[in-house]
Amino acid sequence: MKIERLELRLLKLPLVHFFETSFGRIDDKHFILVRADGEGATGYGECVAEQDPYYSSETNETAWHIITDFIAPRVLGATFSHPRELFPALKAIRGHHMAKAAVEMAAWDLYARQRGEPLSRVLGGARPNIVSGVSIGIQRSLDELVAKVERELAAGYRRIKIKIKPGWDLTAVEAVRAKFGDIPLMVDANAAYTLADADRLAELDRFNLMMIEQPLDYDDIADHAVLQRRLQTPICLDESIKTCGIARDAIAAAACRIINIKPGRVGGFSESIRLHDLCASHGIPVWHGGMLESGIGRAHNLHLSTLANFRLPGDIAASRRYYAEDLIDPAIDVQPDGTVLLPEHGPGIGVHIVEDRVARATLRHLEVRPS
Ligand code: OSB
Ligand code: MG
Repeated sequence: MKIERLELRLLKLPLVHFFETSFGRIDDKHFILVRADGEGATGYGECVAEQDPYYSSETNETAWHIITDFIAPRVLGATFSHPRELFPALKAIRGHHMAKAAVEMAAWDLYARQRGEPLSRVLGGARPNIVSGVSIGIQRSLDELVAKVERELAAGYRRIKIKIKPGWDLTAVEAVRAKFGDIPLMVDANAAYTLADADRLAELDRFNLMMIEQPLDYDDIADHAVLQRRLQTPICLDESIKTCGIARDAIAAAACRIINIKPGRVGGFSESIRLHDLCASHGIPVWHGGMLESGIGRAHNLHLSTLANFRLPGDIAASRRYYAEDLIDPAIDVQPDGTVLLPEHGPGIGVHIVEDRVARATLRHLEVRPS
């Protein structure tokens, strides 16, 4: 396969409701959409970098810079026999996994479309649908939180995750358990605590949570290992797992019992598959994380989630939870049983992209061809 042209767009989509985590609140989602053309076909990739370097060190501006100045010259006009060759071809560029993943995932979509196959099959997945959970941000009040949980359970979602931070943790979990009993429930701290909070985090044990996601620092393994020894609740790592090597070290240190996979965090699909396989070989279940993607990135996530070791519900909910009007039509929806079907509108990611919605959401646009 050959990528003859790359197109970058910086888009802005309004969120139906603000999304708040321990690191901040956003009202709109700003992200880069990558389009790759080659040999008569087109592939798309959605970059999961955000406006601010709060979830990870990358931002939309760093990703734009790295893609245009460093990634594009290495992939444009080059011939690859398989998209798994892209990540190694970008080895000279250290880090910047979200920038790399956006281009690499567009290459996978392009490759699948050239072969006329669904992306899931090319990735090695088999399931026709995936089990979906929701991620509920920090709310203005416990009443609002409980109302949201009620609505999502009624929609069929099979696991509830609530965001926590110091001051919005035990009371929030307690309110949800008091109202809904023993539903599949977990929390995500997005690195808001330190080991000094271990006693407080251990109090969560009495709520029988499925897991606590990323309680400690975004770069930490060692303290998580200490904390995991103190807790009955399994720790799931998100932010900390930036490479397969780090995952290997985290598993060896028993710093977590579950891992969340986001392709953008590890540099794309080929590294995600390696991480998935590494976890499987150690008996560590994985689930697919989300970054408030539009329907385009959400479709990529659905396809990857069909791999066998995605054994827990993923953060891949219906488009309408985030966007009144998604970039794809039909939008992604949840079934009453809490599953989401793989989109099947053609090969690759299998969605129909509404070009004029993309054009209306575009803040900046750039076309790159081989020099
Ligand atoms: O930690 O999983 C996270 C959104 C932005 C940044 C980090 C995270 C999240 C989510 C949203 O939890 C999950 C989703 O896309 O539904
Ligand atoms: Mg998380």
